[in-house]
Amino acid sequence: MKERKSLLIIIGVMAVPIVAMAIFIVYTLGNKDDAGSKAVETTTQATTEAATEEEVAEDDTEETTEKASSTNSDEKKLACSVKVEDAGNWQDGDKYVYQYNIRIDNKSKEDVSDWKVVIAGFKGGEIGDNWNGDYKISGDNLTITAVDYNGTIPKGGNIEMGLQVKYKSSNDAEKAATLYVGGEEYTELKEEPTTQSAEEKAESKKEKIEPESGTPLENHGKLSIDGTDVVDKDGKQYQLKGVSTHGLAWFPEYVNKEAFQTLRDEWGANVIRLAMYTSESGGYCQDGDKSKLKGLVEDGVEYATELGMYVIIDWHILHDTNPKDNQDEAVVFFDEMSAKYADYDNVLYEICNEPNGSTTWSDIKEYAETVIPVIRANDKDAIIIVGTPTWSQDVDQAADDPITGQDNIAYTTHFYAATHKDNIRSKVKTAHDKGLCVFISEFSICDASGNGAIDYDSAEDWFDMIDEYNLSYAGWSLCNKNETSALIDSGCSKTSGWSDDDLSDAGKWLKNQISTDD
Ligand code: IDC
Repeated sequence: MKERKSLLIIIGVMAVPIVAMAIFIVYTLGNKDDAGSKAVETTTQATTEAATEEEVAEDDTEETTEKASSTNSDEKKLACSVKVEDAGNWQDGDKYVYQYNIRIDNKSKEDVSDWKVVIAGFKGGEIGDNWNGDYKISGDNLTITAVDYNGTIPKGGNIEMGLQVKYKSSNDAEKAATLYVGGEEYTELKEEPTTQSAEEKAESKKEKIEPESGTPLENHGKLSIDGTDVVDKDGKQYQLKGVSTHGLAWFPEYVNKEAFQTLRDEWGANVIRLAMYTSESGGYCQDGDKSKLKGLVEDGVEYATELGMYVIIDWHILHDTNPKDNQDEAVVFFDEMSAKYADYDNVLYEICNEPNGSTTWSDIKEYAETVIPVIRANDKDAIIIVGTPTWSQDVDQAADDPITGQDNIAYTTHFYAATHKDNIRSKVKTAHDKGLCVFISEFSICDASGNGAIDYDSAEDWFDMIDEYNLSYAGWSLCNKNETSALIDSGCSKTSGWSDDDLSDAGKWLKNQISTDD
């Protein structure tokens, strides 16, 4: 007791500022296992505009604090993360009791031992019930070490631990965790992206496939951008309308030719967007299987091409709020893709789905000005779609300072009709009036979480604008996840040939919308 008091005094004197700690809120992974959950996934910064946007989690109990920056010097491909979940609090007499769940994931290719987790933000806390770890609070820090049975975390494995902490008053300090391995602060080692040689590129180049006759591609050929419009090979206004996949890593089964054919023939879709998440678990720059993901993109492009449909290769950034975070990987990826599809007339490149957090338009522009020339070196005129700040809502900012010296650039607006209304439409109007080609590469008619109620009236307002401005669009998302935006009913396991009864309400609406738009 005495000892704790003196520690507190020392801490008081030190007055260590623990504010200004950036936390990353990483949500439950959007895989089939969480199909029933209502996880909303986004990233924000505690000290800046946290919780200012509608996209912020409705259920934000699952806070994840990750710390990873510089690299280890050895060649091990370590990739571990530690998450702290605030599992609720209650009062017990005159004490405030908080429960935390802590999880370490060993996503690396080797076992990890001699681990330790230090989490700041526990000043004045007294440890109560706890499990699966050895806990000590000293000053502001909670230190967790292994118990006899979990000193080694096998590769691909994880440890789930937890504890209750009692305080004299409420404690809402941010919990910032650091993982140590072998006494060293753990830092994630990123694999250097490897570039393809000219020979490899030439080898992987796909021969142009002739589309089936009478298909959108046969009729309209290579698209380009003329002012605010997407136009076809004859320079006539053209509108892409179709569907986005969900994350390719999570719902790969919808990448099949019959599915795309159903969308083309029964819905009237002419475009498929292939969404490849970059930072989420299973994501391309996280722990995803790169060759499998590229294989899915490749399959998707082939099926769309054979069917004479257009196809968007989407670098689906989300939790990696700033596209510059994974710019090196993006450069390598788009170099490879654009070399492969240099002769294709139907491939569009979407280079950053939704920048967010503190990412500015000038960050995005710098990124775009790096990635676009890489694509152009292989494919001089494909349409390139560029994301905009605030989850691709601030197309007005891009209009104030557009990318120059490049043709065939479109800028993204994403909307979720129950959340985004006139405020975002007015940005589209501003950008359109300034001559920008706005592209709605993702939208749904529910709220920004991808779930919640459908707002048909707002959807109608959006489509009035889409029709008036001839905007191209792709609806989120082709899967049967139990969330409103999923286009297939969650009880339907068919991966193509859906009847109307197999569709969700959003699916029925989108099918009707696409098939009645001309
Ligand atoms: C959501 C999915 C959800 C998944 C989550 C992963 O609907 O199943 O668990 O991503 O983070 C976006 C993003 C898009 C989101 C979607 C709905 O581009 O990836 O998908 N959304 O939240 N921007 C606004 C909404």
